Amino acid sequence: MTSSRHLPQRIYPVVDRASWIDRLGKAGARFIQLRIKDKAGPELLEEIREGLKAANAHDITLVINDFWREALECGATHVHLGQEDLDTADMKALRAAGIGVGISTHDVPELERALSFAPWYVALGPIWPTTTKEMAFGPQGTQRLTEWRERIGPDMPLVAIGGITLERAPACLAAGADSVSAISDFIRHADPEGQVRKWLAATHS
Ligand code: TZP
Ligand code: MG
Repeated sequence: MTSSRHLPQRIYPVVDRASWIDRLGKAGARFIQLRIKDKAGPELLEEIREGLKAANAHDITLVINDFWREALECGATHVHLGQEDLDTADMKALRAAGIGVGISTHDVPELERALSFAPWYVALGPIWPTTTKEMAFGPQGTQRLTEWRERIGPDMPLVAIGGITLERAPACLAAGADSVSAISDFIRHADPEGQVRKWLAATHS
């Protein structure tokens, strides 16, 4: 998939374990990123395969963070890459396999670099302060989403991430994002499934 405003859902939970996918899928999530930071080798492949199985069961578009080689090996359909991943990723191979690639951006040069790869979507973050990931960039604010929308034009999907909560999600959509992503407001919440339902309602998904 290339440029299209179409993303699977307005909410985009990012999870660190495959087991979340069944839980959040049962609550209605259809667009999830699997972001594993503590596994390698066979354990990593197993986690990705478990995630893809759960995603298939719920008709979820599952996006694999970082591990594009493993995504190819496991038959994933979508990956998410940071700027550092772009240095090594075989974009030709990903394209040949029909894999949609979402790319993180934090400033204008990164945005231009991302767009040169004709990505499936670009992500902008952090919108608010986040403690989940150490970042070289400070909070961008929702105004920056509007700036990104103006720069990327109407047809490129835009994802907002970083410090976003249920209460903050609608402002990201209003500012120009097509989908709103979060880690802690889903998987560190006391009621993750309930939170998915509330996010779906708040974003009219
Ligand atoms: N990329 C930009 S901010 C971020 C990532 C992966 C972390 C988002 O986590 P949270 O808990 O939703 O702020
Ligand atoms: Mg990465």
